[in-house]
Amino acid sequence: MFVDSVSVYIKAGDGGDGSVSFRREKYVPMGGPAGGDGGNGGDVIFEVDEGLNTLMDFRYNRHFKAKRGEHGKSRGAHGKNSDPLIVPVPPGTTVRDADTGDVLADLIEHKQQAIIAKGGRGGRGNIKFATPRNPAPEISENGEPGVERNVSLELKLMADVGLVGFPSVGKSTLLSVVSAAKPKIAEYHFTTITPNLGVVETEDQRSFVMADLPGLIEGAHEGVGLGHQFLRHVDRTRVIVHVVDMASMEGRDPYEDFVTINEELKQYDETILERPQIILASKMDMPESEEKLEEFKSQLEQDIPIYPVSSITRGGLKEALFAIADILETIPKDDTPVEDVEERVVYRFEKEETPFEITRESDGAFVLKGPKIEKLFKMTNFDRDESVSRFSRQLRTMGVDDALRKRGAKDGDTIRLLDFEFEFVE
Ligand SMILES: Nc1nc2c(ncn2[C@@H]2O[C@H](COP(=O)(O)OP(=O)(O)OP(=O)(O)O)[C@@H](O)[C@H]2O)c(=O)[nH]1
Ligand SMILES: [Mg+2]
Repeated sequence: MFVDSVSVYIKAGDGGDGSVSFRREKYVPMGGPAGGDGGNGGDVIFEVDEGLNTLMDFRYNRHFKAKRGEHGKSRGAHGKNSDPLIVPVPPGTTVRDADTGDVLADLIEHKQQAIIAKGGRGGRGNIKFATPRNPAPEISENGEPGVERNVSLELKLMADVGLVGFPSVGKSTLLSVVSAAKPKIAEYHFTTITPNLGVVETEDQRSFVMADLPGLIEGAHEGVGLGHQFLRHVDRTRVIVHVVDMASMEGRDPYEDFVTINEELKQYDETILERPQIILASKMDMPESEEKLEEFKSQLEQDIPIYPVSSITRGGLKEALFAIADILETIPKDDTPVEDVEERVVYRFEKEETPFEITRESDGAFVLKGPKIEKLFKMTNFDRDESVSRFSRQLRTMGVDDALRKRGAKDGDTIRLLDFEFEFVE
């Protein structure tokens, strides 16, 4: 099992700001409040797309931001809510909060969705603040900030494609040039003992998982060489890529190699040969490989596509990868159930927010921090005096004034909150 993982930054849309406006009616100097609420910001939603096999796409795009809600308007008009940003992920993706490690979602089924960052609520317009005592308030709220977080995605990969063949035919070398995998490569047999997996991407941006498998020799089905381990692995792959060495440096005949390997596969499990197979004729950079290939083609009875390749010159690789991706597309995904992941249910967001914390800086200023108080600050419209007074009342209710006093704050001391400074007034 090989785990593909990637970290991304996501930010849900902020809510739109509420509006302050008043009805303008003929002969009425100042009508009632008419400022509408802001629209809600868009959520960031991850959705399973069974067409994806890997997290490759996230290598290029690591930032996902949903749009903010529209601001509230006059005449009581509500700003538009913003559409969610839907981010497709492959089945089997586990999403964690990168900072806490908490699992936010296990995304398994096609089309399954999880809200990974909730959009901010739209701020209320001044209509909502009207009271009998203050029928025409100049108070509005800014939109609530959308949740922002770093998340890590993890996908346990199963190989889509297994490279099979005799030892030393170049399976690991091939994997190393078409993926970021760094398998051990050497002239001697059975260099690969356990499979290495790599994510392969074709030039037209399709991706799949390829495994180099331990070399196979005659008698493998009876446990000769690394037989059993090998066969257990091949069992799980959807397409068999049969690597046949055209250099014949060890004196074997390519066609006999091909027949021997298929015989071993058949002895182990007849159904394996029913799986799609393609042949990669390897080491085509070597002298006389062309002649060997022609001979091989004339001997081959089955209708199996052959792609000549060289991992050294990289010749033929592009076409071979296209062919593999094409075949994979024709095999229904349901054949390979994603490993049983216990149904862990989703959505664990906002923990109880600490209301605020007070620290003191070297210049004597008191600094207020904390998600709740910062959110309140961001939702305050500081252009309006009445909104500002509402903010100070809210701080008082939260116990901020008392706490500051306890920490020794005196009339005239500086209080800092985000990029804002104000004076402590008794
Ligand atoms: N000339 C040439 N040599 C190659 C090519 N690919 C691999 N080789 C050489 O073949 C030898 C075996 O390569 P590996 O990739 O380790 O072979 P393997 O099939 O993974 O072998 P096992 O893991 O032992 O089953 C190494 O010495 C490679 O350098 C190629 O395209 N051309
Ligand atoms: Mg190898």
